[in-house]
Order: sequence, then C-alpha cells, then structure tokens
Amino acid sequence: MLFKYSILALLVQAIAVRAHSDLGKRGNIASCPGYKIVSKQDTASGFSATLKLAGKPCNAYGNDVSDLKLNVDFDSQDRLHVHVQDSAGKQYQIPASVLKLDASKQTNKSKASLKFNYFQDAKHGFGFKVSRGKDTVFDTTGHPLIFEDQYIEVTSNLPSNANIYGIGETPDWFRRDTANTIKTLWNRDAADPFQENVYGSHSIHMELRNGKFHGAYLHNSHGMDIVLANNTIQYRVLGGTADFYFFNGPTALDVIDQYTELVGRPNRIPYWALGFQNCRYGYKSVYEVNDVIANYSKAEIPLEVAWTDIDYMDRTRDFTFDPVNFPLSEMQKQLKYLHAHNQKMVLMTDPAIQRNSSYGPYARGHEQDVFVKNSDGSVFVGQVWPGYTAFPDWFAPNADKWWSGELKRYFEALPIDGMWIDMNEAASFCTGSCGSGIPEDVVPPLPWNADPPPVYRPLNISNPMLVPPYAIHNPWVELSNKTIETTALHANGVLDYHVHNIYGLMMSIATHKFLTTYRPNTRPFLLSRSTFAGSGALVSHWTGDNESSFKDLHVSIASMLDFGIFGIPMVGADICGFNGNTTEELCARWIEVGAFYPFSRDHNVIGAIPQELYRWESVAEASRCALAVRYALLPYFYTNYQHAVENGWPVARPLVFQYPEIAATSAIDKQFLIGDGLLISPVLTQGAVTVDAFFPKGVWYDWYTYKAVKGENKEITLDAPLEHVNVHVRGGAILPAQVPAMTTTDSRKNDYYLVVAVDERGRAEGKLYLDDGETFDTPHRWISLEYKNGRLSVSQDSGNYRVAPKLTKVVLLGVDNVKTVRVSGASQSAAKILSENDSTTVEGLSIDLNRSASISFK
Ligand code: MIG
Repeated sequence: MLFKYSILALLVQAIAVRAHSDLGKRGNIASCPGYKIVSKQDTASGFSATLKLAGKPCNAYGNDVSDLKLNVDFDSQDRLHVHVQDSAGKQYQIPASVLKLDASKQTNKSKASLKFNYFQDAKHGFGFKVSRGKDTVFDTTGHPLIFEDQYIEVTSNLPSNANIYGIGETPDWFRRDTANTIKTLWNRDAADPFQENVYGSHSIHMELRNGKFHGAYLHNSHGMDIVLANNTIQYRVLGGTADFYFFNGPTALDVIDQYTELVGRPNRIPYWALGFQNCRYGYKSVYEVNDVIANYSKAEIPLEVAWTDIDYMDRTRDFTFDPVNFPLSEMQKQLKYLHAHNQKMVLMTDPAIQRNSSYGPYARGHEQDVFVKNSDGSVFVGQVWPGYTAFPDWFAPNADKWWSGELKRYFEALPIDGMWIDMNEAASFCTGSCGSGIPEDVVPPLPWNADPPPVYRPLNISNPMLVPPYAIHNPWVELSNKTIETTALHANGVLDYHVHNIYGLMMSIATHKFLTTYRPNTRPFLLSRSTFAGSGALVSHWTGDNESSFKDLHVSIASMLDFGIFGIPMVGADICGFNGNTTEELCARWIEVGAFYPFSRDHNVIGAIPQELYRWESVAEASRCALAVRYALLPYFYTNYQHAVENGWPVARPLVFQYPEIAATSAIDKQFLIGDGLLISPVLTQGAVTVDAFFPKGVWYDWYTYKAVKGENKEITLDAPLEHVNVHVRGGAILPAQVPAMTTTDSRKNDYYLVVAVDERGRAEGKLYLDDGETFDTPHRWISLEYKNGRLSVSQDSGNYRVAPKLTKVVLLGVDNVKTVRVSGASQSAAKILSENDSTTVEGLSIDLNRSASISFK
C-alpha cells in the first residue's frame, strides 16, 4: 500500500475530540469598548502615547488589558512602525535572539512617504490610518482595537476586490481571494492541503492598489487567523502585541526590499545549490543511490546533488548510519565519488531525538538539560520516527553547544555538503507527552501501524493555554495535535504556546550557527521545512509534501511566488510530486517547471513508483532540454540571486510584479518570470499540447527559435509538445549565459555568452554578477550590460573578482543585417556571423570580462 501522510492526518483528526465550532466560547466582540488616548509625547522619530480601555471590559476571548502603550516610529522614508503593547510588558514578544529586526533606521514624519493619523470615535475609540497620497493603505475606521491577554484583534478596511498577495504558508492560488478567506498561521506538518495552514508562518502581505504596491507585516509569533472578508483584513491573534510594520513600496520589489531589510536579507548560497538535485524517501541502500547517480550521468541529465532521506539512519535516529544498508564506510565512498565528479551530498536531520539513555545524543542532551519539558519538569516526550522522542529546546542555555557537538561528530564522520532539516514545526505523531512514564526500552509502533490504534491520554482542555478561548481555524482543531503540547515548557518558563511558530526558525539558527562555525568561510546550504519571518537569512525552503497531481504542479508556482514575498527566494516544490504515483506525462511537465524553480529537486515518497528523471525517455528528453536552459542561464540565475541577497528581490516573479499597470496580470500564476527578462509558460493540464500564454505589451523572443512574439496584453496560444517548455526572452533584456555542462562547477569554466534581446527601440540592458560562488569573503564583480545604437557595452560597476572564461559569443535577438563586428575599435576578422529568424549570432569573440569593453555591430 502506498504510504500517504493524509492517512496520518485522518488519524489525528480522529483523536481530536471536538470540532472547531465547539471550541471556545462565543466572544462578545460587539461590546468591546476600544481604547482612548490619554497622553501623547513626541519622540525623535515619531511619538508615543498611552491608551486606556474606553469602557467596561468585554473579555471576549480572554481578559482585556486596560493600559496600553502606542509607539509610532517613522523608521525610514518607506517604513513605518506602529506598535501597540501592554504597558505592563507581560505579553510575550519575539526575542531579538531569535529575530533581530533592523533598527538602523530613523527618520521623522516630514521625510516619510507613509503618513500616520490617529482618531478617536465615540463608538469604537482609538483608531488609525496609514496613508500615502490619496490612498489610505491601512484604516481601522469602524473597528475597535481589541487587546486581551489571549486575543488581539486589529481590522483594516480594504477596497472591494482588493489585490492581496502573501500571508502563509499555505498552498493556494497566488492572488488571495478577499471574499472569504481565513489564513491560519500555525505551523503544521500537513501534506499540503489546499488553502490550509502548513509548515511555516508569514504574516506579511502586500496589496496592489492603483498601480502601486504597499505592504504590512505583523511581528508576532503566536497562532493567528488573518481573515479576508467584508472588504477588510482582520488579524485575530492568540497573544503577544500588535506590532505592525508598513512598507511604502511603491513597486512590489520595493516592498520586498523594505521587508527583507527589516527581517533579514536572503542568505548567500553556494553556487552549486543552483544545480539540479535528486532525492527520494525510500531508497533501500547506499548502493541504490550509487546507481541513481550513475544513471543520471548515463542519461546525460545533469545531477548536482544526491540526497538521502531518513533511510540512511540506523533505526531513523539522527546522526547514525544503518550498518547494513547505509554503512558509514560506503557513505564515505559515495561522498568521495561525488566530490571527485564535482557533485555534492545532502542528508536529512530531524529535531526529534530518541528518548533513550543509551543513545548518545539523548544522554548528552539530557545531561546538559536541553530538552523541552512537561510542566512537572520532566522531559516532554512525543513520538517521531525513532519512537518516543525528546525535542531540543533551542532556548535552553546549553542547546547550541550540545547541538553543535552532535553535528560536529556527525560531520567528522561524514563531511556532507549541506543539511536538510525536516519535521521542525515541530511534528510529532501523537498528541501530548505520549511517551512520558513509558519505560525507555519500549519502541512503539508508528501510530498508523498500531493494532489496536493507540489511545492517548486526553489533554487538559480546561487549561486556556491548551485550548485558548478563541479557536484559530487550525484544521486539526486543537493547537497541540501532532506537535509539542502548547503547555510544554521552554527554558525561562516560556510555554510552547508562545513560540510554536518559531521552533523551525530556532532550529535553523542553531544549525546555521554550527555550519558557519565548522566551516567559517564556506556558505552553507541549509534546507528547512518550517520557516518564519527572517528564515530567509539562514535557509532555503521546499514546499513540503505535495501530491503528484497537475493541480499541485500549478499550485507549486504560486507557493514559489509566495516565498519570494516572504524573503525566501531559494524555493522549489518536489518535482514530479511527492505523495502518490506520478505519471510519465506529469513528470515531464513538472521538470519543465521545476527546471526553473530557484531550488530544483526531484523528491518522492516511500512506496511510490520511482520518478528519477531518467525513468522515461520523454521525461529524460524534457529534462535535458529544460535543464540545458537552466544551466546555460546559471550566470543569470546567480545574478538574480545576488539581487535577492542585496535587495530581497525574488528570483522567480509573478507577472504582476513587473507589470502592475496591466490589470490582467493581477492573478496570473500559470506563468512566471525569472528576474525581469525570462518568461516561463509551462503546460499545467493533462493532455494539453498547447498553452495559452499571456504576453505583456512589447516584443518577446522564443528562447529556442529566436522568433519574435508580439506581446499585446493578451493570451497567445503556443505549441507545447510533451518534451517542450515555452521560454521567452523579454525584448529589452540582456541575459548573461555560459555554455552548459553537467555540473555547475564545470559550467563555470565554460565560455560566456550574452543573449541580447532588443526592444522596439532596438535597446536592451542587463547585469552580470560574479564571485567565487563558495566563500563569504570572495571578491565580487558587478558588470552592467547595455545595448543601443548597434553597440553593446560591458561596463565594470564594482569589485575585482577575476573571471577566467571569456565572452566568446553574442546572440542579438531582433537584430539582423550585421556585417562587421568591432571590439573596442578593433575589427574581428575571426568572428563568425550567423543570421536566423531576424536575429544574429556572433561567435569567435574573445572578450575579457575583467575589463570594460564596447562591441559594435554594423
Ligand atoms: O513525516 O523523511 O516533508 O520530504 O521525505 C514524513 C521523510 C517525514 C517529510 C518530508 C519529506 C520526507 C519525509 N518527511
């Protein structure tokens, strides 16, 4: 039988005793009095004020807090900070040790693009507006502020049918439905159920209004619902404070720039991370993986990284190797082999540690007091792969030291290239501390295999920290289902209730710290399933356990675009689909999309039919074609990734980010751009051999044939045979490329070339970023590329990284009739000039990219 996580979901739902609607009392929201401003004081960067409850407490879902403090800070021209907190400072706030927000900025009202106004109305009390010119971008008019110990409600009016993007993590279409959407933020190990909450929490959204974007981020780690309905966006939060940041934009890239400046810029990745990667859950041995590596190379499909899932572990315990099927010595050989072929290895690590004193990581962790606890001080024991497990408490004073120590032993045994951290929501297979009191040597069966099914002790539901009065719309009903119980204790007495959503971020911090300490000058590669605001500074992300279906293929594009907003641009979905059996056609179509995911990895569930790219001839052919485009454009991908590192700009972008003035782009998530110059228009429907692709006004060029397509702000039907994905270059863009090889290391050694796609005025421009792709302290080189009046200039912007390969070829799309080529004045007699479909290819050049150059075409 095919192993499916949805079975697990059903099981957990079965243990949940109550339906969502039974949870909590009906809060008497209507009688909430709101607040009044009692005093106000100007500060250097804005003002502060005190607020008092304006009437009788409504205690809708907790206890109204009577005294509040409001801080308004004009952080920068484009960022406004509005923070309402309890004067007593008792509400839990995200500590700077977990997420340190940028505080470098300070300006004042007169310089700010976003204006702040507060008001007081008789019925609802204190309210505020954030505005930009004529647009009020946040407006609480008509909605009282509700601030209780376990419930905060803030509501802002929206225009009807607003264009809202972001808020997650949730598998959904890219443009959010504002008619009736509840987005719940509660990290959950759920197999990508459509429109529900899954692994991470991101309370950032942006809105497009009148051609301009703005954004808002609520800095709060608690569970929450963000509700879009009745022309409002409403935050219903289970605690903490109302800590909002507003971003002025006005472009989409500006909003993300402003957001990632606040929470952290995307991490620098090693160049090899852009290569294609293969994984599956259920490889039976190291020898099987050896075969997979060999088969990719036989099929001439580039494979950069060979991944192994929990299968390599001895009884699925972290830091161990199965002595029979994945013996360490054979894993070491595989790693050597991979390195000799410029390939890499990444392995899985879970946070849950088997609770067994004879298992070193547990014994040492227990000794150093690093695990999450029950309220009686004993270790909290959930159930994960290795049976009953303890969960590292990243707040524990010794946690980092202990975790680094375990990782160090592991890396000394097998110096892998990157790490994959999974199950860090944190996932557990049971509810509550199900292993507490059970002898250490008992290894329970996985709950879905147990006969009779396990009976777990009931949770103490009268505890509001377990069942808060307001029930967020977590589909597993209780917050504590399948995760660490919300009443479990972290160091300093912090309940898991407050920090559930940042568990994965904290694991990312500890793991990243180890990696950068162990190899101080090497950029780590770290893939995390659970993420939070700021995770992008540390990790890459994949979208978890999707389904092998055409629908999930389509949704994967939207999810990738969401993560661009979340500041985690290095993202991709499991290519060919995880759960369920893929099909030849689906797998071919999937690699045609996946070859353009910033993070490009085939991954499959245990028990499903194999789906490595070489398994079917059509898939192999589709892979070779699509990956050849990716590998040719590695310099372009890398340059765009550097834009992400420096400015947060996502690598993969929806059309609406680049063409906000074209209303028809607002909901397009069937196509996407890489950077601003490459448009991918894949087939997402079974049986289709054509695709209706939207082309914004302007000229676009087919990547393969160089033929021009005239964009007229409408869809054009394109041929799309099974092995073919439509890729177009925007007229006006210059894409840096390199002759592709089978690995990124080998590609980096090949000649450079430029694809110059001219617009209607015969112009184009682009950028090229170069560095060693490996170290932190590498020198860099930024180059500007510009084509106009028949002249291509290569100008050095900054940096002194020495690039060895030469620029040997220029492809001019939309330019014909070239007879002579001169490089910085010198005629190029060796150059070969070829024309095809109104384009010209000039070969045989030898231009040093370490200097500026000017190439004229006549
Ligand atoms: O509960 O390690 O999302 O990629 O293959 C499943 C086994 C645990 C979930 C991950 C998936 C991985 C699987 N893991």
